[in-house]
Amino acid sequence: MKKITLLIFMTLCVLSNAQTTYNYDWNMQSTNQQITVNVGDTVVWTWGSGSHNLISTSGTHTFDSDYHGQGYTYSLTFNEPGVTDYTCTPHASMYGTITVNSAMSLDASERLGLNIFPNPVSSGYVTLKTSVSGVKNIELFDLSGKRVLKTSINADILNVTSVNSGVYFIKLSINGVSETSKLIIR
Ligand SMILES: [Cu+2]
Repeated sequence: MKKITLLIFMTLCVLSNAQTTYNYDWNMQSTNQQITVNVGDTVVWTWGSGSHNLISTSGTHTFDSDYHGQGYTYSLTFNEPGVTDYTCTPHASMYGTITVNSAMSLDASERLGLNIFPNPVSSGYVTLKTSVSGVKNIELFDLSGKRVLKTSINADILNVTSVNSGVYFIKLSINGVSETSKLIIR
């Protein structure tokens, strides 16, 4: 789970307000559709000839278009991250998977106004300034997703003398709001 979370951090530098609409056909040739979107995005399927439904079969999201004919458009906006399989009930060749990624950001200026310095840090002590006050709950992950440090601090100075040199993701949470950024330790 942590690995998945980290992958999301690493692969998605997506702004949460960048909403996109994706258009797909839904016909007898719609075999193994693989659709990947971000939270807030919309997918529109347009029916080809014949009578088809588009119905979720397993996973996070539940939807059912009911049966329609050529030219019908079915629009879904995905507001929850997750993975869902879907099919057309009478046509086994019509199926796909929609993956909805959470829109997260590596932008250090966002949710908590996190400012890390020095970064890279070589002294073993890094300062974490935030625009939000409160106890700072800190987790440090290496690039394989392994957590190498978990601590809480009341002030701004984090002791990383126990952590090996390398590139890390630091996740800082204050009162349940978190922000993740990159931290390089030398
Ligand atoms: Cu069908």
